[in-house]
Amino acid sequence: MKPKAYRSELSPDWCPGCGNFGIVAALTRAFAELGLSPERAVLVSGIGCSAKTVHYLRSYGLHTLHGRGLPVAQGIKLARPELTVVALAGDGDGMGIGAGHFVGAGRRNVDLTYLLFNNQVYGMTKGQAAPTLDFGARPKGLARPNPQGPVHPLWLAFASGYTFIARGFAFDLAGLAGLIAEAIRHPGLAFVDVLQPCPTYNDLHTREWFAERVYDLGATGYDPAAGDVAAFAEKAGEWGERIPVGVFWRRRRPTFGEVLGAPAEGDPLARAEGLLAAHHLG
Ligand SMILES: Cc1ncc(C[n+]2csc(CCOP(=O)(O)OP(=O)(O)O)c2C)c(N)n1
Ligand SMILES: [Mg+2]
Repeated sequence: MKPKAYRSELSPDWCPGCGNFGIVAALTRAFAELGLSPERAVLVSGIGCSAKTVHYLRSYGLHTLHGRGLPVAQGIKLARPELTVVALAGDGDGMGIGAGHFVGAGRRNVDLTYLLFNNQVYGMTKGQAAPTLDFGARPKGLARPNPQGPVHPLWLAFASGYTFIARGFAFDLAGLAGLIAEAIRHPGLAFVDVLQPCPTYNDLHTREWFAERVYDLGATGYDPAAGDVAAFAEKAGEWGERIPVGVFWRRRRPTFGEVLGAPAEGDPLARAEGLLAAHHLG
């Protein structure tokens, strides 16, 4: 299937220039590269501009509650391990209200992919500071400079136990599609922090601002599978004049499904138990 064939018949209502367009293009390209059938893929989102993505692909999709995509995504994967599950969230959705779920999911290592749509603002609710916005930054929706410091998604993913940690840029189509495909192939919980412009509310971190700074970590000889914690921390923390994108961390440990044992096929009780387990462990 060609990437365009994964698109639904709905037209996105995002602002012109939104990074979400790049992410959808990369996602469909990754699905095509993997030869995924739409009926074997499930996208799960919370609430935000980013969350609408699930409507624009022909796969199954669940548009859930603010910050609650991950528990639902984990339940689906545990109940139906044969499906490819991709959870996605805005930076407010994932790092603010959903931060507890983000941490809890890392401990479990359910085999799914989690994409963070990181535009540093609450796009849908008119540009308030998201948890990833730098201290003192003042994009145009703010009445004064950001009085809070940022949470660091890559470091938080590492501290929580994510077994695949990457960062991409929404308009580096080939690079991001490759990262998403790698994340989906990874057996375990894979996190991709996707840097994206919000052309309506973030006038600081524009498409050009990112394009001038991002560089390919893989081309520097960095090895994400080396297990070098100090090198990971340093590279993941690089931000400003130069911003690395690529895979930062990769390791293998048993997935939650492997630890629990797969539910018997077709057994409704086992499926329900999978859903309940993820719900209560949130
Ligand atoms: C429980 C709850 N609290 C608050 C809101 C209001 N709300 C809707 S979207 C949003 C933030 C969206 O920002 P982000 O997650 O960064 O997504 P973006 O729109 O930038 O893609 C908020 C606070 C809500 N819908 N539900
Ligand atoms: Mg946002």
